[in-house]
Amino acid sequence: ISGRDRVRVSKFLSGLLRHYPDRFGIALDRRGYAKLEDVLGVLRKRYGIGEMELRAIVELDRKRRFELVDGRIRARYGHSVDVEVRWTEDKSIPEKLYHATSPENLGSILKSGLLPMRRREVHMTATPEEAVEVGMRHSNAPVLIEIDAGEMVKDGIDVRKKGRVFTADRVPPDYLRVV
Ligand code: HQG
Repeated sequence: ISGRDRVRVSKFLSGLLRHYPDRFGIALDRRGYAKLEDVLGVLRKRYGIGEMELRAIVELDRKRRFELVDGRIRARYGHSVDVEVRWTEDKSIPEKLYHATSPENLGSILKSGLLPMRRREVHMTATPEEAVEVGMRHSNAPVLIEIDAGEMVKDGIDVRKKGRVFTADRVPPDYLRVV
């Protein structure tokens, strides 16, 4: 499967497992897992690909968006559907995390903190570069925010690691610094 097709299918899979499983008759369990064979049914019909191609997509994904275990598959982050997202793959969280956004959002963010908006969680990255890449989806001149994740954890706020991404229910303004 070519790189371009991988990206195309990966985008569809993100939509399917994060936002609209119902539209394709896919059931997610409480923790966001779909049955691999159900998802393969949809992918076979839509893209003519099988398990080998899906495994390649999952394994080559740079952000490790998907988790495939024991005949089940789920998106690690990014959900809007109501699934249990309070799990982490690693409890050691970096001291600083980053988020980048459109300048128009800044006033509201500094006032109310980072909120999940249409998703279940707020998403952060370990490096400024990755954050800016995310921010470019919203603006061609994104503002970079540094998050004091070390303090959040000390204060008992849950920060979670999912693939290359870090998440929280929300980030109060006290932990934010525009850089
Ligand atoms: C903003 C991609 C106003 C927030 C990325 C962001 C990520 C506020 C937007 C993942 C706000 C939501 C998620 C507040 C937050 N007032 N605006 N109080 N709080 N916002 O797309 O983090 O490639 O839901 O700054 O890499 O951009 O799809 O969040 O601009 O990991 O795997 O509200 O999606 O991953 O936008 O992106 P999004 P995001 P994938």
